[in-house]
Amino acid sequence: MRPLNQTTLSGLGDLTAVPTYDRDNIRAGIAHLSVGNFHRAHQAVFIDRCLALPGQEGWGILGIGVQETPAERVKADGLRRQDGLYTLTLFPPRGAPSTAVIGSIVGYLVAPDDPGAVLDRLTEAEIRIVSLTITEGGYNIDERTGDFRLDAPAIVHDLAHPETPRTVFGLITEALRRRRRAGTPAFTVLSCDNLRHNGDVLRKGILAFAGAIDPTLAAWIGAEASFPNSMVDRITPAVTAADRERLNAQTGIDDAVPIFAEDFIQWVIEDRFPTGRPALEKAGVIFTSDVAAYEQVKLRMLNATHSMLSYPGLLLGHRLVHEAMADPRILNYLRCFLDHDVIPLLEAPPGMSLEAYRDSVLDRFANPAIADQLERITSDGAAKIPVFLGDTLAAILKQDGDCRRLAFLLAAYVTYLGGQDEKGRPFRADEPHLTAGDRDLIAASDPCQALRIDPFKGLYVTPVLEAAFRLYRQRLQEGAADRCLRELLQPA
Ligand code: CS2
Repeated sequence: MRPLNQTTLSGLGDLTAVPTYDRDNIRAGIAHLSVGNFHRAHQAVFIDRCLALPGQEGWGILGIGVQETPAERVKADGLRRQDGLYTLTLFPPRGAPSTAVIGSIVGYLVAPDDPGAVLDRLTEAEIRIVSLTITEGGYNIDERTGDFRLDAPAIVHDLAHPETPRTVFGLITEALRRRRRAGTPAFTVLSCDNLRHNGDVLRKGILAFAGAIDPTLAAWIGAEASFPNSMVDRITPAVTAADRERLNAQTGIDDAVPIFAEDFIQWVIEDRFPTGRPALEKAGVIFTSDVAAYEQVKLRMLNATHSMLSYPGLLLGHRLVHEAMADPRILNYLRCFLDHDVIPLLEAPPGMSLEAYRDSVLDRFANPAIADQLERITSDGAAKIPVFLGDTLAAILKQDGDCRRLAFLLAAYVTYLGGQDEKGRPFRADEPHLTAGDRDLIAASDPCQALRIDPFKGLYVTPVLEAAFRLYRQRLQEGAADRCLRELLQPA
């Protein structure tokens, strides 16, 4: 197998696609905080496409590791040894995979090793965008109040030690404070997490954090820094040691940190970049003033369908997404859900066909190469279900529509909490947000008490929904998921 780094790159062209641009000319204009597999399979790919266009040399990525975990260490060492290069293998739902070496990450720093060096780079005028993928939990929002948690231990640390921050809030705020003092324009702060109104949520957090240090700094950031909202989409699985061996054997390249993903990719961003941005519109990114419309489609079709398939899928004995999709009972019920419950109530963004989007979602989930775990999708359902299904449920109930499939899904969720499928085999029901009080409601003799758990308090619940929920909960307790799914295909 051939090694991967800047000097071997030109010799790898017979094995795989490699960057066509001269990497020696590329300078970092974007600093990305927390370089996970998703960033490397998504944003770094769009930037790689941009760098192949003329005049884009200033938009390379400086990767910044934020966590102090063994996995971060392995990734940082691997990327540094390989001069930021890595292979990405894409698996379409059918047909042969394709690999490319991605070249857009042109530097890598690990913040816990040397926060001062990271702050120095973030203060340089050449860095005009700071982007981040820190996962939903990383936004440090109190679920109950929606406020930024100033009392979280890592935040308390960063407020007391601005020179050695541990969180992205500390890093971004201190860098902006220094830029303000130096008369350097604020960078644009771009959230790339799968979170509704991600830019607005991030802005709120940064302003709360900065306000706790110096209200005039918060006011300056509020006036000068832009926080565009964005919607991101590409299913990117975790890479196990066995995956790494398999991928390297396929490519013939000895990559310490290979990744793989589905071939679908989407990025929709608000065009608010006062200090400039790469020509992402030429690389396939959609710019719009209405990211929320795309978010709604993704949440109510892709994420909702994931939920609709995974709870019944686990109960029926499946463990992987594509296996559940290969079960005709599930596939037919998902089509019925999308066609009757979702699409008629949803408005498509201009130029988008919801029918085509439906077909692509079903195709993507059936992709055997992705081998996504149902347990990953079901985890934290208490938090996900209201976000993915809440609007659809309310819309159906308000027009006296057929709420059976949603009632069934809620019943499947509560049954899943038992941690066992209909064949008696256990699975992992990971629900970090359920309190002891919630567990009591779930165990109550009246099954409908389960609809009153705290994370569901925003759900629209009516007596009609409760009656259907009660019926399906009882059926599922009797192990009749199969019968329910068949009934749900018939008109109400
Ligand atoms: C999934 C998402 O966690 C979930 O419930 O629906 O993680 C999904 O895989 C991503 O949003 C795809 O971009």
